[in-house]
This record gives sequence, structure tokens and C-alpha cells, in this order.
Amino acid sequence: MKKLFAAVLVALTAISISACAPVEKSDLTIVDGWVRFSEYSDHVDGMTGAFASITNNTDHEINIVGGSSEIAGMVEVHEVVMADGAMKMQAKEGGIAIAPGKTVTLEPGGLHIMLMGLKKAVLEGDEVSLTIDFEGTEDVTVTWPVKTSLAGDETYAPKN
Ligand SMILES: [Cu+2]
Repeated sequence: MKKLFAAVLVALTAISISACAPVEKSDLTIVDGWVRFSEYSDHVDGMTGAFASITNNTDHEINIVGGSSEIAGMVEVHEVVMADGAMKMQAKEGGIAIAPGKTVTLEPGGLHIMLMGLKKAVLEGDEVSLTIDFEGTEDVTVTWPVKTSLAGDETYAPKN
């Protein structure tokens, strides 16, 4: 009986340690995450952006390479470039690199995570669960609030 009790204690301790591990490790510090409001249309796949400040706490480069979300058919990392005098967004080749000790800010009009092929509206007050895929560290699942667009946003209307 005593032996069994000890075994249960060991098992409980193991569970609580593994539950805490990802937080204690923290290769990354992710703050100010949010997802842009988007109305959903049955006729056209909606898109929206996800934004945050991400700091690389390691001594090696980490890349944001993509992601996934239940509410989106596809998640990509995007950059905004000037093409023929107009701002245009496109997939960022090789992902978004974060140098050791540096912070990358994902923001409207700049680097961002793009949720494409939305399966439902993304409304103010909602929370969106998003798994961000990294190279150089483990993938991270975040839950971010939805906010309405800010001045200076690029347009997220599909091109076709
Ligand atoms: Cu985009």
C-alpha cells in the first residue's frame, strides 16, 4: 500500500513537471498578439492578418515559417513590398528570420502572419487559436483576441 502511494506521487510529479516545461523553456517571448477583424463571405474566401512582437531568447536564428488554424484553410508568413508604385503583399521566401536576442514586430503594412481561406467570420470579441510553426524551436499555439483594423492597414481583399 505504501509502495503504491509512492508510485502515484511520482506519477503526479512527472505530470506537473511536463506541464510546466514549455513555459520554463521559453525560447521565445511573444507579446501583443492580435488578429484583424474580418467579415466572412460565402462567395469569396476571406483573409486576415495576425500580428505580434516576437523575441528570440536563444543564441541561434529562429524562423517563423508558417502555421495553422482551425478557422483558416491555409496560414502563410507574408511581407509587404513596393511593386509598380503600389504596396503589395506576398509570401515571404524562407520565412521571417529572428536573429538571436532580437525582436521582430509583425504589424499591418509590414511583416505578418496571413490566415487565408477563412471558414467563418472573425469578429471583435472573438479569440482565435493559431499554431505558429517555427524553424529553430518548437511550434507555439497562441490564442489571440480579434481587433478592428487600424489606420494604415493594407487591403486584405482577394485579388481575383
Ligand atoms: Cu498577407
